[in-house]
Amino acid sequence: MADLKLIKGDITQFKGDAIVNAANTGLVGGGGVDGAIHRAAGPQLDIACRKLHGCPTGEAKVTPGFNLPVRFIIHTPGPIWRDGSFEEPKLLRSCYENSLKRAVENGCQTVAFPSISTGIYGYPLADACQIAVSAIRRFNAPLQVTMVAFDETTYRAFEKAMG
Ligand code: AR6
Repeated sequence: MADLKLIKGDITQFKGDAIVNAANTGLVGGGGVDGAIHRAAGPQLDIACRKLHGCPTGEAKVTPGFNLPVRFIIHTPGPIWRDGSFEEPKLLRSCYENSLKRAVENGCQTVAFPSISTGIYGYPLADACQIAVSAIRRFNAPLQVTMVAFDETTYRAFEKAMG
């Protein structure tokens, strides 16, 4: 079972094996945490992302960490929230599961996640936290997972979901 802890902060400061990026399906960089990761990793990240030819929602692809203090960046496009009837919960769960799979495949032991889809993509926070916590805790691998909440609201919502 993966072990889960929660911190408040900026995921680009995380020192470990991998961080996860809340990307878009084009893997072309954007705002939010994606923008912060691209700025901190440097321009080589954009070049590496373009070679991956995008990524479907719910799946995950890997690049090196470049200027970040991690070996890998795992890019996963979360679902854009519409009304919950467009497989958003299933797709969000897949983001976490597939990102964790990529981490294990690459020999990672420590991986950090931002709260996928709950910013620009508008996923309701409490529901997203439940899915994230359950997907991570049920994942059967010896991984130390850190949820990095960028703001107090997200931190509190994860605290509640973690029980
Ligand atoms: N460290 C940790 N979390 C962060 C950081 C950071 N440096 N910056 C923001 N967050 P969002 P999404 C939090 O919008 O909803 C991009 O344009 C933020 O407060 O980054 O999955 C992509 O290219 C929120 O809690 O991701 C896509 O087009 C969480 O990260 C789209 O946004 C996710 O917010 C993806 O939207």
